[in-house]
Amino acid sequence: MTTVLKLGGSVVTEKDRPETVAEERLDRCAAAIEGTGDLVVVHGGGSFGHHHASRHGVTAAAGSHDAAAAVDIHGAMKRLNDAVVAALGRHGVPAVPVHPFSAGTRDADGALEFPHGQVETMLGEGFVPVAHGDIVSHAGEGVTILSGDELVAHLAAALAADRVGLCSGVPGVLDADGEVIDRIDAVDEVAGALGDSDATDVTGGMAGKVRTLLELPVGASIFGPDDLAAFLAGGTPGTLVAGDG
Ligand code: IP8
Repeated sequence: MTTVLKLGGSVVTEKDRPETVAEERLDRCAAAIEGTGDLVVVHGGGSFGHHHASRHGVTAAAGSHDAAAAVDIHGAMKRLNDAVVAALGRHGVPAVPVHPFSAGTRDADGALEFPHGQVETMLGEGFVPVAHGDIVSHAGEGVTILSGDELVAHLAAALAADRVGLCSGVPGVLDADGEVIDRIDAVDEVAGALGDSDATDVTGGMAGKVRTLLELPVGASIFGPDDLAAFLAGGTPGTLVAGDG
């Protein structure tokens, strides 16, 4: 039973304070994850990746050929990844880092190629691979952003994951009255409720998240940190984005 879990950037960082890890929230997540096997973790960029990406004008579609910009963005994400891997390790989770820039690439049409054999072997050997939103080399564009959500979708499909969870800064997708929507089958159902993310986010906020998840062959749950333990115990807290399956 393979689970792919995203820890959102707004969960593991203080989104409005550059390069600040949300130590307590991250520690609570690591405590909830403790003891979960057959798990791949992907974390977002939060105040590490997005500020650098925005400063350099790099998005998922608009790239850069500036090596210093690439090193800046990737370097920040590696620092955040170190913090996430360390927090998980303190709770006895056999977490190991996976840096997508070293493996992933986009073709000229923007299609992502990410060989998943490394992640699969890590899982088979009892490790918990911890990957992250990053930059990837992109034919014709230099480097562009790979969001953690896109990577979650890609890995979930490639590994035929049984469960997908996105632990985000909110308790689910909220309707216009601020209530959690239980289930989403199509993006048009909720178009009005899906606004932009409130802090610097170069990869599309909640609307982008829902669109990406709807393409998955399995349902995916979006929930807040307080519901992480319930999700890992087999529940479907928050919003279930139904996917094609
Ligand atoms: O926070 C973005 O990942 P996300 C990663 O999952 C970078 O969208 C480098 C901005």
